[in-house]
Amino acid sequence: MKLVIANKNYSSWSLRAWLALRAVGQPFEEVRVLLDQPDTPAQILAHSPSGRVPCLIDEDLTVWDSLAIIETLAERFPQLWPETVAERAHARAICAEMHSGFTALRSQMPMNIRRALPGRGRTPASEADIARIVAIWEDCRRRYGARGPYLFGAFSAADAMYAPVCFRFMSYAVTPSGAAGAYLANMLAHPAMREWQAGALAETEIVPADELPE
Ligand SMILES: N[C@@H](CCC(=O)N[C@@H](CS)C(=O)NCC(=O)O)C(=O)O
Repeated sequence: MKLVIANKNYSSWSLRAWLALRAVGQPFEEVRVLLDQPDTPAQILAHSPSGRVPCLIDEDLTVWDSLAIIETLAERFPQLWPETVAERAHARAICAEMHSGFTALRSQMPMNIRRALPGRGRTPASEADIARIVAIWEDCRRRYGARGPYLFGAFSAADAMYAPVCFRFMSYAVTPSGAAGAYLANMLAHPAMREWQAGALAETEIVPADELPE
């Protein structure tokens, strides 16, 4: 399998698919296309018909879009979703909510693992997104927390989908208390999260569109 991703410092969508692959233990070749270069569109289009990454290539299968990649992986690795119908429905609902929502958080507090930006990007809309995410995490931990340290106990697609928020909370110093804070700490300590973070810290490229002004 081959996963095409973008800069680890900035590419929140790439992180989701990459973590799902790490979570199932599937070896894969990582192809990194740098954002904001003159040839970026052509480089991405050489792999991904949408012109966006991540894109998974598995023999004759090409899958673009993070959630589609996770669903495709889950056909081979069903452990990516929780065990019961009700829990899978819950997990899918919060993944879809992340995939199509939280636009204020995403635009006002872009993922930027290398930078500490405490307190930046806070507006009523991004604060509302943060409050909803904390409520989602608290609800999951209350219902499934006894089974393990992640949203549905064991690491699942839901954790992969919320992982970029964890790096945002780290950079922008969003510090939820209680169960949500403990979940955030668990995620930031996850070996694959640390591996991705080390990759981001080793990068030097700057993408101005994803940088908040000094
Ligand atoms: N909904 C898509 C979003 C993918 C996306 O927007 N990817 C960005 C990088 S994080 C991209 O490919 N940008 C191309 C560019 O800026 O040229 C997904 O879930 O994969």
